[in-house]
Amino acid sequence: MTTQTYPFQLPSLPYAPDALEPHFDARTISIHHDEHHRVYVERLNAALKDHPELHDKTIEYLLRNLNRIPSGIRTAVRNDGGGHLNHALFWSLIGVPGKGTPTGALLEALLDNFGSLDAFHAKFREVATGHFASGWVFLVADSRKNALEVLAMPDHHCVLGTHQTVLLVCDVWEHAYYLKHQQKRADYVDCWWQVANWHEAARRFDRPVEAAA
Ligand code: MN3
Repeated sequence: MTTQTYPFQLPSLPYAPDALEPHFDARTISIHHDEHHRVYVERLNAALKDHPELHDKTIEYLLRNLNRIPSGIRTAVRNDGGGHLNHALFWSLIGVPGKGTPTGALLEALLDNFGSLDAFHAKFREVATGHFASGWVFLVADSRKNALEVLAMPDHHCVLGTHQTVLLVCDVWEHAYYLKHQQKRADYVDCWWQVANWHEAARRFDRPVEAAA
């Protein structure tokens, strides 16, 4: 994500839409990726089309510098650009069930910060189910605080601090779960837990990738 510029592209799913069954159903994944995410990318590109001075900027740059974005497209960049960045992270940070459990340095950090894996799970679930309306819930490594944090963001707001590395992310918009779970967000969050990609989380923890953006 850090080198991509206009025109932004919908990333391919790194797995088949049915690969996360039975936890994430293929129909929800397909609609979520092929329709919802695609539309964010298309709207972002449409907003930027007539602003060539922004065509060499990364999505992270655009979102970190909203005050420099022309007012007429600022809302579109925040909403559709944020939707693009968060969804791209989301697809890469879930995977086929069995992506292990945290080990090594990441496991130690989780135990240091939350006490136990169960306590971390409970904290994530509490934040995800308690967040009002649409948004995102992140596990973030903060190099300034030397800590792991669970953060909720409204709408498509992103984690953008250069000292922050997203390790895991859960989309809590209803479009992520309504077909299968209707209003039962807690059931969806429990399914998300089964497909959380700990291999990728550990890779990002060991080598923070967003810091260079
Ligand atoms: Mn979504």
